[in-house]
Amino acid sequence: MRATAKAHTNIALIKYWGKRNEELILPTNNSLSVTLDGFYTKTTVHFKEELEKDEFILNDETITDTAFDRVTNYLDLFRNYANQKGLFAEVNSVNQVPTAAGFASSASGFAALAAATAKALDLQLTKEELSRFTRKGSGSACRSVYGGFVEWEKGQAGDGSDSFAHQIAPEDHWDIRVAAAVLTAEEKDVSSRVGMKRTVDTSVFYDGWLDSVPADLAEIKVGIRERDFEKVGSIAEANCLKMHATTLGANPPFTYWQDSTMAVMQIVRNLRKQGISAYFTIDAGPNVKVLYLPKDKKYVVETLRNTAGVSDVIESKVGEGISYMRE
Ligand code: 2P0
Repeated sequence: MRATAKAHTNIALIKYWGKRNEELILPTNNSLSVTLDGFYTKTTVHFKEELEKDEFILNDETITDTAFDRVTNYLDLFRNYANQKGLFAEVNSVNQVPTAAGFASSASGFAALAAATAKALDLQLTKEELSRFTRKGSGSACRSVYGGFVEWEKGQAGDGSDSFAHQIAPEDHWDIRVAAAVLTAEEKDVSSRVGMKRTVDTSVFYDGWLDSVPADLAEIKVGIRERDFEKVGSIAEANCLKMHATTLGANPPFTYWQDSTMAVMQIVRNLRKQGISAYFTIDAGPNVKVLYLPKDKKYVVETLRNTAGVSDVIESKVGEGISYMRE
């Protein structure tokens, strides 16, 4: 009744931005990500007969706010599936991800929680089933079940049975790097969940975004297969800019960018002018992730570290999928 799992976060090269079903977390478009080895969550789930409710400890702190509600509601899905209503768990998570600053801690968080819970209940889920469960915790988390390069199929079915992620290339397919330029670790104003919904409901640019995704996806998959860094980087960067453009067309309009976000974007463009192949992507927060090749590591990382407004640079390689720790 006890298991520990580790999951890495991921960075979307083709973004998930909008839901067609909020309760089941079904997206409006396919997305594609790279799992990152630099950020992870390790979670132990221990079901105990004597508990009268769940307990959630995150980074050694007992959590009782809405984050606790989200965890306990999520565990209900597994309790229902396993016919174990009334069985509660102690959940202990360690998060190696700056929370709520656009680093998608919910991706590694829900992937590790789903995996540890399923194992603690001995559910024997396939990866596809685990990805479906994980999706219901947080959309982007369903991609963190796998290492390497991962696509999340939006699916068509109303019940979400065909909406899950699958690996398109393993972690050893291609050694690309991602440097996260940390600009702030403060909580953001508009959560990704709220921002996504506002954009779907009100943005005059939303249809344009949706129309553009299938071609980006088809092209980037060719680029990944052929290890064509310029192709993959330029599509990812353009896709990110289109996603962020939808927020400006929302009502009320908003942006996740700060001055320093735009400064780092310009630094990356300048790197390209100097002949260094580097591209940026940005999630629902101010921080910028920079894609580059191992040969350019020293120069790219040093340049980012010397950029005003950048407080830290965290490097990642392509990471692996869910793993389980021996108890
Ligand atoms: C992504 N993001 O593809 C996109 C790009 C942010 C920008 O997935 O509501 O925490 O839990 O499904 O997964 C962040 O949103 O949202 C996200 P929910 P999630 O990575």
